[in-house]
This record gives sequence, structure tokens and C-alpha cells, in this order.
Amino acid sequence: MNTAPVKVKAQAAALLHDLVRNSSVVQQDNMKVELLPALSDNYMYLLIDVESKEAAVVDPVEPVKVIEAVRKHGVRLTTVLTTHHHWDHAGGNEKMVRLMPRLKVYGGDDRVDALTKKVTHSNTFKVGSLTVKCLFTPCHTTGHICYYVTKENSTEPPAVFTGDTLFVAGCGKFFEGTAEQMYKALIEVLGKLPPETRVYCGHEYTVSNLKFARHVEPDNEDILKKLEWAKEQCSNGEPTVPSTVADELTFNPFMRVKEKSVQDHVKQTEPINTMRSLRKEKDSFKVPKQ
Ligand SMILES: N[C@@H](CCC(=O)N[C@@H](CS)C(=O)NCC(=O)O)C(=O)O
Ligand SMILES: [Zn+2]
Repeated sequence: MNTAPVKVKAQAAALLHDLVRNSSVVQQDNMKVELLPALSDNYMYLLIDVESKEAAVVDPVEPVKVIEAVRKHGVRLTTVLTTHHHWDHAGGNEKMVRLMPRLKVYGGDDRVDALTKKVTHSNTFKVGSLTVKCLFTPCHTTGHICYYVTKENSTEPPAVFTGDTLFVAGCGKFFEGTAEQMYKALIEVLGKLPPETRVYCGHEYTVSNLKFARHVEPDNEDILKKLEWAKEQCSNGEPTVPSTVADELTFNPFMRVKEKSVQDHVKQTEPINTMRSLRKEKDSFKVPKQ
């Protein structure tokens, strides 16, 4: 029998509550995306073409969970989409192809494990009837690729899988790149996708990102609203993903480097310098509890 005092049990329950992360499905007529939480705060995504029941998986760091989802949906997994070579994204590739031989493994970097198809900007290929377009967004790593998914003649929103380039309300650290490159990625590539595009990112960092966003723009109502919502989602074990390109432009400071309020905060007057200063500030930002 468990004889732990009531208070300890309650604390354990609260802790567990914080740690539990539910999977969820975004269901459209043409494409389905199952969000599969992995490790402590990563996301893997199962992308399903409804018409053909062919599927791809993004960053399958926990392959057994992926296979369970593939069985549950009764789909044919043919493709691995790797955003970048870091172990928390590509570290499951070898096991994934051992469990399911014949998988095509896409990525933009020779350091991606089990890579079979190296891609670069604008390369396109099919997953069933869906079109996947590769967007080269070097900075977090030199070979980072985002995957933009559309269905021809569909009125439904496209999807973009952004790995560690764009997060909800934030962006990846500049481990192997520059502010110029992140500006290009966020403003000139991802920021120009159709506004309704669903954004599926590599980590659940939304609450801490929004606390930094609030520090940058304390009067931005969109940030405050999104933060309240994100806290509620997380306390229920629910994801804050997907976001949209249009929404990111309202609350993500790294996508708002042309805004005077953001430039003023870092005492800059030009977008690329603003990007550099913001990233530097966030690298040492102490996230407040509230
Ligand atoms: N700050 C991260 C720490 C982990 C980290 O450095 N993550 C990498 C991706 S694996 C990153 O680019 N984080 C973006 C950031 O800290 O703004 C967190 O919120 O937990
Ligand atoms: Zn990562």
C-alpha cells in the first residue's frame, strides 16, 4: 500500500500533471497531422495524406511511438522529414529505418543520420497527393530545412514544419549562423508564406517564449492573451501547436524586428541589428515564474 502523506501525493500529482503531454490530431479533409510529444519538450509529427493513406514523419526521435501512431491510423509510412542533425531531432533515424526498412530519409545536412535524400531550397517531392517543398533556413544549424506542405486545388490551410528555426513566439539559437540568416529565414521565407499556414515547430517552448516577448513588448495585448491561453493549455497537458504565420507576426518578437516597439526595446533602428540584439538578450534571459 502507498502510505505517502497526502501533501506529498498532491505534490507528485501536480508534478505529473506538468509532465504529461497529450498527443492530438489536427484533422483537415486533405491532410491530417498527429502531434506526438517526445523527450521532455520535443514534437514529432505524423503527416497523413488522407486520399492515399500515405504518411511521413517529422523528426522521429522516438520511433516506437511513431510506429504505434502509424498502426493506429492504418497508414503507410514512406518518408522521414528531418529538420536538422541535432540528436533530439535526427537521433531516432537509424532505429526508425531498422524498424521500417525502405523509408526515404530527407534532410539538408550530411550529418543527418540514415540520410538517403539530401535536399536544398525549393526541392519538392510528394507524399501521396501532398506536395512537400523544402525551405532552406540555415542559422540554428548550417543545414536546417523547413518543410512546407500543400495540396493542389485545396482551399484548406497549408502546413509548415519549422524544426528549430521558428518556434511559437520565438526562434532557435544561432548555433551555426548569423542574424542575417535568421532574418532571411523568418522574414523573407517563413513570413511570406500564406498567412493561414499552420506552423508546427520542434519544441514546446511557447510559455517561456511569450514571457520573453512580454518583456520586449509589455503593452502588446496579443502577447498577453496568447500567454494566458498557453499557460492554460500546458497546465492541461495540451499542446500550443499549431500556430499560424499570421498569428506569429502579431506576437513573435523575432518576426517583429521591423516594428518600432521591438527596435526601441533593444535600442536599435534596423531590423537585422534588432534580430541580433534580441537573440543575444534572450540567450541570457531569466524566465520569470509568472
Ligand atoms: N531555452 C530552452 C533551452 C534549450 C535550448 O537551448 N533549446 C534550443 C533548441 S534544442 C533552442 O534553440 N532554444 C531556443 C531558445 O532558447 O530561445 C528552453 O526554453 O528550454
Ligand atoms: Zn531541438
